[in-house]
Amino acid sequence: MIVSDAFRGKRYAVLGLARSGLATVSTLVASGADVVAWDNREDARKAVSEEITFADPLEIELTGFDGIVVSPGVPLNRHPISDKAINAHVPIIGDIELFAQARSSLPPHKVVAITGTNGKSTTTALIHHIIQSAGVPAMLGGNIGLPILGQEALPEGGVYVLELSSFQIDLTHSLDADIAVLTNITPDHLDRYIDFADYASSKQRLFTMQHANKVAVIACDDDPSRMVASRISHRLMRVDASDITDQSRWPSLQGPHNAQNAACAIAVCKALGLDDAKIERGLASYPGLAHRMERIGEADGVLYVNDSKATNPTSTAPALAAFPNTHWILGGQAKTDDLDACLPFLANVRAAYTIGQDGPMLAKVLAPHIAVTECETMDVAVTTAAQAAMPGDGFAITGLRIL
Ligand code: UMA
Ligand code: ADP
Repeated sequence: MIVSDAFRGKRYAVLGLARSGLATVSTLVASGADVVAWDNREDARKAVSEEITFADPLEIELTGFDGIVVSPGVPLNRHPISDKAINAHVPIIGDIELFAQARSSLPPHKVVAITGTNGKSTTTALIHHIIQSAGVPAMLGGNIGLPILGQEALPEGGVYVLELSSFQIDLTHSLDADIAVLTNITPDHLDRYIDFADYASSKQRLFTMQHANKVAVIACDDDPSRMVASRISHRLMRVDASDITDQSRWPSLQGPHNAQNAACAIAVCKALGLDDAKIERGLASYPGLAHRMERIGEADGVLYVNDSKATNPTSTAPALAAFPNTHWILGGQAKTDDLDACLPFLANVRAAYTIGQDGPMLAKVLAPHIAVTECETMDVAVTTAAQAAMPGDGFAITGLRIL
C-alpha cells in the first residue's frame, strides 16, 4: 500500500467504503492520519479492519477536517455532502488526489493518466503491458478496478499508469500527470453532469492540472476531443486511429477502436523514451482484457462473444461492426435514448434480444430495423438467442450496461 508523511497528523472524513474507500482508509491510517469513515451499507462498514471512528459526514461538524474523501460512485451533483463541505470550507477530494499529494514522498517516478469515454481500460492496460515488457517497473491503478493507494509504491524510475474516470477527475485537484491521455469523448454519464459540455470539461481538467513541461496525448477523432486539444498550451501529441495502417501483427488489438487505443499507447511509450522495437514487441504480445470482445467459446458452430464492457452506443458499435450474422443481447440502464452509433452496423445483426430496465425502450428503437425479442433477463436472452443462432452465426453479448 502507499503510505506518505503528507497525511501525518491530518484529519479526514471518508465517505464510501467499497474498493477505493477501503484502500483510502488503510493508507490514511498507516500514514498517521485521524480518520472518520462512513458507508450507508452496514456490510461495507464491517469490511473496515482498521481502528477508526464511524460517523456519517452529513451528521457531524466538518469544520477543521483537512478533506472529505468521497468515492467516485457518490453522485456529487445531487448529494448533500457537496453543500455541507462548501459551508464547512473543507475540500472534497478522492483517492487520486491523495495519491497526487503523496507523490513528493515517493521515489522519483512518472505518472501516465488515461481518460476518455471509451477505450480507457484497454489503453491503460496496453501502456502498462508495453512498459513492463520493456523492463521498466510499472504499476496499474484507478478506474480499471485497482485503487492506486492499495498498490505497492514503485522503486525509483517506475511509472504509475492510472485509468481515470471523469468522476475521479472531478475529485482531483493537483495531479500533474507527466503524460495525460484522452482517447475520445462521446455522450456518457449524463446523469452526473449538467449536460454533455459539462461532462467534456471534466475530461479537460486532466490537462489543465498539468504543468507546462508535461505532455498531452489526444486522439483527435471526434470534435469534443479536438476542442480539448485546441486548448492545450503545453506539449501536445495529436494522434488518430488512421495513424495505424497495419494491425495484423497485434492479435488482441483488432478493429478501428483498437487502432485509436494503440495510437495513444504508442505516443505515450515514445514520450517515455521507449524504442520502436520494444513498443512493437509489447503491441504484439498484449493479451487483451476480459469482457471486451472476448471470445468465450464455440458451440454447434456458433461463436459466443462477451463484450459486456461496452456500456454505451459508441463502444457497442465496434463489436457490431466486427462480427457478421450477430445475435445481439443488449439492455440494462441505457445511457442515451438512441442507438444512432450502432445503426450503421445493423446489417450485421440477425436479431436483437433486449433485457433489463430499458429493454422496452431499446426494443422500440430497433423494431423498425431488425427482429427484436423482449427477453427481460439475461438467462432468457441467452437461451432464446442460442436456440435461434445457426451454425456460422456470430453471437455477440454486448451491452448498454448489462445488469
Ligand atoms: N455510498 C454511500 N452513500 C451514498 C452513496 C454511496 O455510502 O450516498 C457508498 C456505497 O454504498 C458504496 C460506495 O459509497 O459502498 C461507492 O463506491 P464506488 O461505487 O465508488 O465503488 P468503488 O468500489 O470504490 O469503485 C470505484 C469506481 N466506481 C465508480 O466509479 C462507480 C470503480 O470504477 C473503480 O474501479 C474503483 O473505484 C477503483 O478505483 C467502476 C466504474 O463503474 C469500474 N466506473 C465507471 C465506468 O467505468 O464507467 C466510471
Ligand atoms: P472503458 O474502460 O473506457 O470502458 P474499455 O477499454 O474497457 O473502455 O472498452 C470497453 C468497450 O468499449 C470494449 O468492449 C470495446 O467494444 C469498446 N471500445 C474499446 N476501445 C474503444 C474506443 N477507442 N472507441 C470506442 N469504443 C471502444
